[in-house]
Amino acid sequence: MQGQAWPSMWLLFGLLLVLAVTGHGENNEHDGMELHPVFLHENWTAPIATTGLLYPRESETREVRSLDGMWRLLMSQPNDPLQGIREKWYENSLQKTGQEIIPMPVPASYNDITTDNNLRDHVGTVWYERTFFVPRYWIEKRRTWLRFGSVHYAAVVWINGRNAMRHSIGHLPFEAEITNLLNFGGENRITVMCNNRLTNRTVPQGQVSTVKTDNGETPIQSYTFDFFNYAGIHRSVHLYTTPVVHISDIAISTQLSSDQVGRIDYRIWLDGTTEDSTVQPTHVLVQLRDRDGVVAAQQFNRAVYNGTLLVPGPKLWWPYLMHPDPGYLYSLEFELFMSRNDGDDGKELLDAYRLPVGIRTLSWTTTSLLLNEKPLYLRGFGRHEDSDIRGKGLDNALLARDINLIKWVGANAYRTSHYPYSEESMQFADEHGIMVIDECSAVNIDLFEPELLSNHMSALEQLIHRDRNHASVIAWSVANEPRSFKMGALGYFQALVNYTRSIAHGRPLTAAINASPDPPKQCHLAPFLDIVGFNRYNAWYQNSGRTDMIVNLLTEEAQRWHQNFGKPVILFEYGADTMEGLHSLPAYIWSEDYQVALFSQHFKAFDKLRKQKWFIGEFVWNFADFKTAQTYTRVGGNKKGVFTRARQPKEVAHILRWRYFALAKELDRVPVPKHLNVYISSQTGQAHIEL
Ligand code: GCB
Repeated sequence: MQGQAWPSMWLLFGLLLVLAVTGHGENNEHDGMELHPVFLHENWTAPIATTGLLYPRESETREVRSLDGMWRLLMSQPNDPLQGIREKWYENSLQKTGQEIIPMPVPASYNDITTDNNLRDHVGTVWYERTFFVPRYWIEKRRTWLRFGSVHYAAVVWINGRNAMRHSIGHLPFEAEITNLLNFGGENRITVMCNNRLTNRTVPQGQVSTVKTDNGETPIQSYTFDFFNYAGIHRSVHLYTTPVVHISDIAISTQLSSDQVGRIDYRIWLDGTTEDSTVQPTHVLVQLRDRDGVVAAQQFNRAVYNGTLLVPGPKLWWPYLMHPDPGYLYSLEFELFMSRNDGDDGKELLDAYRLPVGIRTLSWTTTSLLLNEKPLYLRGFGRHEDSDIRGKGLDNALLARDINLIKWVGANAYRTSHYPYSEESMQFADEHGIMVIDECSAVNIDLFEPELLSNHMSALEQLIHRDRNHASVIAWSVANEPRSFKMGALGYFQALVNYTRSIAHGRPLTAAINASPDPPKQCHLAPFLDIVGFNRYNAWYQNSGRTDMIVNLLTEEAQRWHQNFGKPVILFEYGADTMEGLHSLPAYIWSEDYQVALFSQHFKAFDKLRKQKWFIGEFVWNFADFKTAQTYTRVGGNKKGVFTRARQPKEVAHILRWRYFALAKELDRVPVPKHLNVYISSQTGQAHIEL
């Protein structure tokens, strides 16, 4: 959402006061009827549509500067999160507060950077600050924007002591124009207040309560979702310039006609006006360039900002292991011109923006999901943005390593469990042909009521606006494991799905459900979806240790989902916590051997299910081990990773690799990689496992 001009500091003050003092929005526990009022459809308000927020890219008319690096951080007193607002800390350098200031890298979660558990477990606000220069020449004929890739959970931003924007809901970008707040040719100060409190109206939900410790009372944050509530400036911060009149937004969608002509429908939005009547946009040149820079299609429009490009013999975007050249991207160039009053001859470039675009089709039926008319069988992971030290902070080295591992293991898809991943990771997925089920941050939601619904809609609206142009996105996941069997869920999800469908931009809707396909705990969300996804931990949370109780239970449950709701079905989560290096023969839970045995039984079930065409995907939980809140059921975090947190394989990774490549060979006749089979003996030749 674009940053909103903010009339008064008192608004924030009031809001924080309400949250801090009355505890409004705190989740007092789950099941009381008063917490589940009959849901009134008319009580919710649809979010304001997001505008702008194109990913910052340099061009001949735009400059981009990173504000990543070492910032300074001040942790507010947990019992007084409003002190900084009251005392107007944003008006001067944080140093002037006399409080302790520590160096803090951006992007990163702040929690694991120091050795202080007070910062790791902090509840409330922290303040970030840094200074920067902007060149003097930026003042001329251009506008300057400040853009955050994400701050978790809520942020208020000041430039040189003046409010620039605010935003809430983590994992999503926000921006504002700051031209009028800057000191051009001099030093500037940026101050960010970040609040990590989750309540029963935030997405995701949490609960803040006060506990008595040996050192007095202190707020603590609890939540039912199973990953650490990392906070801070998680993604890059950019300054970028645009011309006064510029391209502010782009939407595209692609198709393929029966005679194999590619079609790109595009629309652009312009922002800005000038008093100089000679500086008005008049023409748009749209050019599609292939990988070699050759123009494959173009259009030159006068005062028309939408259109269609036809691309004969297009190179289609194909997923990894479905085509020898997966992830083919064109560059779609938009150039905005003005013509001087003296006619069409003197055209002058006002703005240029280039968007990577993959041409592909996506469609679905009650039994399948098709890409370029070909039914998909998805094989992949639920993942997390999580790593040692930096928590959920963007890390390009980690991003590259993860994509390399995904390709090594032969997966073709992942789900952004349980929130939107970085824009850089979406670009990577496009480039490598990895399909993405794009999930919003509604995890474990409970208490179905209008204010939460409006925030949930906003989380989806912002996600779809951000990711709608990515070829890799093949579905929107509206929630993970909501308490969708509860009465209030029916009206809630009907409203949520109806709204989301109206903005879905050509993608089907799905969710990762853990309610039941049958009464009495039947899911009230599944009827509204296009693809039913479910999470089930046979032989782990249910029937722990019984790997002989997987195949029948899983196949029967998948059947019930399909029979009851008549949709394609995916298993979005299965798995077992596994301590790397722990072995046990016969297999015993938490050992690597048990993870292998459990996966192997799931593979049997999947192969039975695959014969029924409506079973369209298998997703392991989880790609890698990850950190959770401290509980006695988690040893240093959730250990269901196929890879360790340091991104090294557990034994099961090799088994999974054989399976995923065997599927690629069976379904798309992809040659098996040379190094998959290890030499055992001259009797068995190279083949360790028959593929
Ligand atoms: C689930 C959740 C996931 C957890 C996982 C587990 O069903 O969707 O967030 O991490 O179970 O390991 O318990």
